[in-house]
Amino acid sequence: MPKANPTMPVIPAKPADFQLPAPGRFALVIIDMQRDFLEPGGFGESLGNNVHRLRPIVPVLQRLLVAFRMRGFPVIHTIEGHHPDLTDCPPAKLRRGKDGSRIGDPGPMGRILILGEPGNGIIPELAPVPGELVLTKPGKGAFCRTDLESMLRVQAITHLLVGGVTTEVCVQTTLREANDRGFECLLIEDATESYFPEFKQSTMDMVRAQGGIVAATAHSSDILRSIGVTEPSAGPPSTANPAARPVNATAAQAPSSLHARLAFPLGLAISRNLFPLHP
Ligand code: TIU
Repeated sequence: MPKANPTMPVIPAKPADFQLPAPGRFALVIIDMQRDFLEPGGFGESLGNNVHRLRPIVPVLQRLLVAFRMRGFPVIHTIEGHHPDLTDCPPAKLRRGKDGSRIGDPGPMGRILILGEPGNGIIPELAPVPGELVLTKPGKGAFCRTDLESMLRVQAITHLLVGGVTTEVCVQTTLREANDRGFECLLIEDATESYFPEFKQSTMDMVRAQGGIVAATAHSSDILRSIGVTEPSAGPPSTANPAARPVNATAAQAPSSLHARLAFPLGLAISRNLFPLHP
């Protein structure tokens, strides 16, 4: 059982409540909210999926992002993509998709699932801001062939609050990788989505079964309330702990001066896969 921390919020979660550690020790991890998965003409559609199914989680992630930025809590974005020469894309992955719209083929948003192409970027609504980490990854899991683990260890981040797409592919793989490395994970129920509703539900059930064998799950409104951020329809937040000073999550985005002040420590973020955004 994780140790209780009376000065930090406990998030109502399943199968058991989720104790947040001290500020700076937990991060919001947003998996692969890229045009390649959410817009027509990208990798998601080339695999035969209805990409519009993923859209409803965008406002939820926006609210979480605003809240984490206002509080100065770390945020990590991931991008699934490959180098233009495809040397990091194994044949088993390259074969996925339809003839003429496989990884590296030209599409309406540039080459499919290739780093730096317009379609490979994060959707504008969730664009990272300076000081947030953007991790590129060649696989489904965010720990596979990346520096994520060492970066988290050096920053002493122990708890990950995870959302993004797709629930049963990159999100679940990342949760399992994180769990095996000893990180406490919370899957944000309404901030993750799948092309297959039944797979999303199964993932929720699987990860939190057996006492939360992989992760706990919680609704975003409970997370926001726990960290003292009001929602338009929410009642007054608790102020019983220092992290719960109310802020309003409806603000479009924190001003850039605030972003600069909240900048996540960047010194260790420079590697092949992990780089800070610059203004
Ligand atoms: N196909 C599918 O559901 N997902 C992926 O290929 N990547 C991610 O989940 N990001």
